[in-house]
Amino acid sequence: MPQTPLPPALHDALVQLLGPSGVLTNPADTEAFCVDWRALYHGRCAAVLRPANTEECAKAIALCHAHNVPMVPQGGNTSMVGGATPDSSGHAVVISTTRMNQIHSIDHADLTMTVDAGVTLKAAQDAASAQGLLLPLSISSEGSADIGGILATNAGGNNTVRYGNARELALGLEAVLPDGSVLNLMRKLRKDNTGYALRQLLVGSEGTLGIITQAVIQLQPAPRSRETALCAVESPKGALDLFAAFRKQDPSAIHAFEYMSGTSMALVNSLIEGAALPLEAPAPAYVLVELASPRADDSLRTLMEYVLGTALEDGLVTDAVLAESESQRQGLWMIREEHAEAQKRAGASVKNDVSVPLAAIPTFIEEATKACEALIPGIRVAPFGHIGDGNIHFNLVQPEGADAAAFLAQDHAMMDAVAEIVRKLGGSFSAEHGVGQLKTYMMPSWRGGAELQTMRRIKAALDPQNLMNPGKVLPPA
Ligand code: FAD
Ligand code: 2HG
Ligand code: ZN
Repeated sequence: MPQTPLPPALHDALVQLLGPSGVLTNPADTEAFCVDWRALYHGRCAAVLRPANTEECAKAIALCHAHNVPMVPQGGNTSMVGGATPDSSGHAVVISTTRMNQIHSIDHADLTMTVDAGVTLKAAQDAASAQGLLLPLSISSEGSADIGGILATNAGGNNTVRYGNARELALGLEAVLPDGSVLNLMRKLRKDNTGYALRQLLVGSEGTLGIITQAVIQLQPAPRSRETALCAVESPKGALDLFAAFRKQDPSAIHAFEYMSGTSMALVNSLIEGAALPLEAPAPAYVLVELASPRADDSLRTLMEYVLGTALEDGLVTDAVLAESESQRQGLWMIREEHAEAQKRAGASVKNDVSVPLAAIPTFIEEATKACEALIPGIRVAPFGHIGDGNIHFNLVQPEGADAAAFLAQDHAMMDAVAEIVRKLGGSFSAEHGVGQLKTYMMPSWRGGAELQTMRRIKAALDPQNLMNPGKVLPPA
């Protein structure tokens, strides 16, 4: 039996619309949809709805709207901020997009893909790759995160340094609004100045304004040459100087430029099977740099060897390994992609997904490290991330052997200490993962005044009953 049953009339109408397997009410079936990836939030729901297409989704939303039932959109459920987890009341339904999973077309002339929201990012990447094209967004959670989720969160990732965030890739969009009406913005146009950019309003709205059901995503020609290297550097400043050295030679060749602190790398090396450090000795920090080009010549190799050779001579880089095969390349990427998982295995952690201007990164890391070490002796400060975008995951792992709950009870103290330094340096408290329910409390002081007021007005205009993902992004008025 569901913990808080749906009104019987609504339940019957939904089963008739979606079929019995489209309406999950047994707690054993709904449980996994009610807990987030980090297991920080444990919610409850009246049902999980699984529409298979836009029409079913729109009708289901109209029914929930008519019965005043809150709705929580969910894609791959990889949110780092509890964005897709219902609250504990048990009144809401989770609307899962996983059955809306058709890749409709790939257009070689326009370089676009038309795709349903529930297609995983990995499946969409693979479909593009099979046709000699690249979907230029890459995140460690891509096997589960889906197109709807990445657009709803405006995800960034390893290739943002070259191609931008999910927002830049969304040419067209379709969404169902909180009253069940369908907003069809599925145009493939690169130039279109006809009124407000509604699709951009939906991108990054974290499920609070409607459910994204389809999208037109921009593709790129697939790279035909790639060069990937893992480099040891002395400090964040060293990593930034190396970034500048590559950018000076050819900014358009940089496909990824990722930073990993020695502390975070050590967790990966010790907690992830098959992730030994492929360098002579541990270093204070590392960079994973990838160059890519649609040209099939050896110019990238020349560029990589030139920049790294000079950096080694100058002492900027103290050791480096270049991937000599695709499997070696994947091995280097595995070492980068497992940082989130390694930190999860190391115990409780507090995540600060922040951005600051590039030049401020060394000061930020130094000051924030001092502040957190003063707050919690023995804390493991384990930053890593997309340094080429100014985005550092300034993550704090509990002291070894400490009590996880006691550590997490101080999460706001740690987040606020870090945020104060970020604010001073002109940064943002969330560069990638969004606000969700974890960071709503920060909105008034960071986005208050006219900015938050305008967001509230938009929310009230589209969702006057506050039914779509309530409690996310916007703090209580
Ligand atoms: P969910 O977690 O299901 O939902 C996320 C939010 O979007 C929720 O608010 C939900 O209500 C809303 N939502 C979901 N689908 C829809 C829809 N169709 N319409 C409207 N709203 C919707 N993020 C990055 O940006 N970059 C990274 O590099 C990155 N790496 C990660 C690595 C790991 C190991 C993990 C666990 C997470 C990572 N994330 C990263 C965070 C997360 O994967 C992204 O936010 C991702 O975009 C979420 O996609 P999802 O399908 O899992 O969405
Ligand atoms: C990444 O860049 C993700 O790997 C996860 O955004 C970051 O674990 C994190 O904080
Ligand atoms: Zn990230």
